[in-house]
Amino acid sequence: MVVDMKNEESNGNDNIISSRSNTDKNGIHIIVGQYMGKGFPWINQINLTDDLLNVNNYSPLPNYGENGSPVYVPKMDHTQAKRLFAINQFNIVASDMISVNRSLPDIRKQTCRVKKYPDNLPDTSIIIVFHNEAWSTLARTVHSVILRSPHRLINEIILVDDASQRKFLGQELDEYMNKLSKEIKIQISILRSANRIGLIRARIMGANFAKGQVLTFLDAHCETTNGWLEPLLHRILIDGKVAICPVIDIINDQNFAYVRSFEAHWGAMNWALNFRWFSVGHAELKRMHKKNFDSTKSFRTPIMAGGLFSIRRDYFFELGTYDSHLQVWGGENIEMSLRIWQCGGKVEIAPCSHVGHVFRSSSPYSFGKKQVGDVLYGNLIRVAEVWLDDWKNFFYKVNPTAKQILHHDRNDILKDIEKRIDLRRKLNCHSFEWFLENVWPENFFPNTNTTFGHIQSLYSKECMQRPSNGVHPIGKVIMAKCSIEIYGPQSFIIPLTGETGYIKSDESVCIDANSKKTNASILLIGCNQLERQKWRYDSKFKQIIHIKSSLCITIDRRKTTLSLAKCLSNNNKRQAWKIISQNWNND
Ligand code: UD2
Ligand code: MN
Repeated sequence: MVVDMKNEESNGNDNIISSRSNTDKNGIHIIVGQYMGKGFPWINQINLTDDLLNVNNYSPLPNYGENGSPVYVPKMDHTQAKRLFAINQFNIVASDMISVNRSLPDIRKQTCRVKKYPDNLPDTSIIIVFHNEAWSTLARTVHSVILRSPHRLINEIILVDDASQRKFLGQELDEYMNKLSKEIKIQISILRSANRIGLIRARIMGANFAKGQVLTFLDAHCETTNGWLEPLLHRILIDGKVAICPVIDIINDQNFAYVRSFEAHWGAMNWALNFRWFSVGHAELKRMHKKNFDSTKSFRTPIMAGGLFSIRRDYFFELGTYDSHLQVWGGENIEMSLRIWQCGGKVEIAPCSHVGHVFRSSSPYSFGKKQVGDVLYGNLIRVAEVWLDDWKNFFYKVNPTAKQILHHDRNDILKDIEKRIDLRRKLNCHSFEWFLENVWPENFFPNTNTTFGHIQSLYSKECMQRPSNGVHPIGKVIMAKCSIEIYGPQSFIIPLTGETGYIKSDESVCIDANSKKTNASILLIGCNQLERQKWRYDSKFKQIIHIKSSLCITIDRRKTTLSLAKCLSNNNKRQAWKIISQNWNND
């Protein structure tokens, strides 16, 4: 069935411009607490002709990519593969060599494989939104669902075309899906938006049309694995107020190998409200292990990645679907996660459900008339305004660009924001503080029980700063000229004077020292709740004392290097630090 829908707004202007997504292509990080992501959006213009863009070269070769194995493009096709990469920001030549019906390994752990589910699981509509998706990845998403889900649980499959311009996504797709639908006896609908509405409104469009008891959203370049659906629907059967995500595995963007990712990761966000993966928090691990631990049970996640999840249809609507003023891409996952948590629901990950996704290091499509950064910040500003309470001021202070963007485009960005604020009131939701304390106690946001500010050396007059080697703010703490204004890289969450605790910064990094070494360096590494990351600021000599070793942070004579040294009781300036506390929560 094909439905055509007209939509009110258009973003027009759809050249192929590449912009970055905040999701790292490697997906999941190995280092505890380390984040993924590559800084902020970039733009790079590419030139591709219509005949390259509109041709569907899907021509699978026997055995290629089977069982999730990588595909190596023959040498003679390398140039073409390189050239076409920018169309989708993945290797389309490799994808086109793999059958849309390829097999995948069963990567579930044993306890998941033998798990039995009740007969009365709710059924689901599968909703896949896309804009200019490649044929082979889109078709493989649909086929993987058909191949590896019990058909009685699939009410229908809904494809929402967000104004794609590719020829093969038109009539050819209609015909293909019609035929497939008849063969498998599952309704497949293609809803088409005449104008570019962005992924958020495209999903709302799909949800409005859906009839299943549950809505299951997938990106258009996914592959589901054995038994992926039952754990999601089972969790929803037990608790109707849960949005449940699969573990997102990695489909390599170069060779389409299926790579299992770590199950023990959850989602959260940094100070700029960008999504990040971190190790599951200690409090949640403790909760899970408290009563008879069941490794098949879902665990909580503060924020969901956004693209892949199931939710009861009635609950989705009761909660106010999505903020329909969010544009193109981004922020909707943060908005929805905060809304669900703060308004009495839960967001979880089912470790027995694995779905692969092609993580890309940049987005292949245009963000419309506005700059990418403006679109993203515009979306995040709405999230902050509705859900962050006092922390919205913190958001503006550590992201001055957001404040500028709001200043220039206030009316547009904050359009109808009262409606979302009203919704929050009607749903009688908890505060953001409640979210931080109860859902994400390991967070690294400022609060009233800690000091937020810069740390200045009384010897050099410079301030501690996060290293900026690449995108990961880990390494030795560096010293730099103190910023007068709040400046993210120099900002730390510090225990109150006299109290013991962690000195945290953005991206979940903590000040750390390995006191087993002599003259141990002062480092910033992923917060890990180990003793070596515990400190106390002592007011007498203004020393920062390492709890484990009773040594003090000391700056060298050349005023560049920090290390641990014996605490001196003579007011030694090289061990003296001033905590310049800053107001983070006022206007
Ligand atoms: C992640 C999510 C994605 C979404 C996004 C934030 C995963 C695996 N992916 O980024 O679902 O939550 O964060 O917004 O969690 N699309 C449209 N219209 C548009 C733009 C995109 O229909 O204007 C489609 C696109 O074809 C794709 C889906 O939306 O099927 C998600 O876009 P993406 O793959 O570029 O997002 P991703 O995975 O980088
Ligand atoms: Mn995606």
